[in-house]
Amino acid sequence: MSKRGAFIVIEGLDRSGKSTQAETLLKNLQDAKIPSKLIKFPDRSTPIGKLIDSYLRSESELDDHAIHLLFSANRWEVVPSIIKDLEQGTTIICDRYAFSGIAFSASKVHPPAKSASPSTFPIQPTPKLSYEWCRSPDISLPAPDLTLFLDILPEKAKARGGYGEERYEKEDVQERVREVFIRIGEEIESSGVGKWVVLDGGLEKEEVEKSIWDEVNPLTAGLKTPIQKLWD
Ligand code: Z5A
Ligand code: MG
Repeated sequence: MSKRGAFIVIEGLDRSGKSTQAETLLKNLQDAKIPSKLIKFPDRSTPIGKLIDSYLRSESELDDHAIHLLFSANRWEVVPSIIKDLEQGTTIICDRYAFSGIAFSASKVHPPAKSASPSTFPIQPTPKLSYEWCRSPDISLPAPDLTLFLDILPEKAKARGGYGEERYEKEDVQERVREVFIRIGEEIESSGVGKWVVLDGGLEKEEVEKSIWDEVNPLTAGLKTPIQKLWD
């Protein structure tokens, strides 16, 4: 049986350097003559991606459930080509995946209710969408063999270029998103389907590049295991 390519996902908080590192990893794999391809979610080029782009730029409003399902559909529309590429021996680097989908949607909260008398206890915000509901449309997607989660403190990310231009780029949102990502990582690690590695995205670019290569290098020989499915 010929070997298949590896499915490598780069996840992380905003401005943690995902796209920078995804491009660098693609170059390093190509320099090493490993057939490889970079994909990104959201893919803003498709008709579904254009609706997502308009929403993220706050040019349109959509129900929270509807936009969540569009993000998921934007992944499902690429699944046949992901499977074909992996089976043909191409390693895929994927910049954000279903984990971003859950983390951002499950972090949406209702605005705090206005009470007549000020409370002495801080009011916990209530989620708009449950974790389980957010996960369900992505069940059965191809499971990554390796997910590299670039962790960064929201205040450090804020100091980087371009922060704050789009809908979710606010510090309180990012803190809730980080907590959901941690939960997802723990579940992936305990499921035995794929590996979840947390890396420090706050380091210098070259240091992050090296820590990524250390994780990816063992997969460059190709894999004999079948492509697994997420949360099946
Ligand atoms: N979203 C969702 O809600 N549901 C879903 O299912 C999916 C996504 C898939 C847009 O994503 C939004 O969609 C996102 C999640 C939501 N919401 N937010 N907020 P996007 O992927 O299109 O977002 P982006 O515009 O690419 O930004 P990003 O991903 O947050 O940035 P990044 O890729 O992590 O960082 P970067 O572009 O590589 O670097 C940012 C800057 O930092 C740049 O100036 C770099 O030169 C600099 N940089 C990078 N690394 C370093 C280091 N190590 N040191 C110093 N400076 C650095
Ligand atoms: Mg990016």
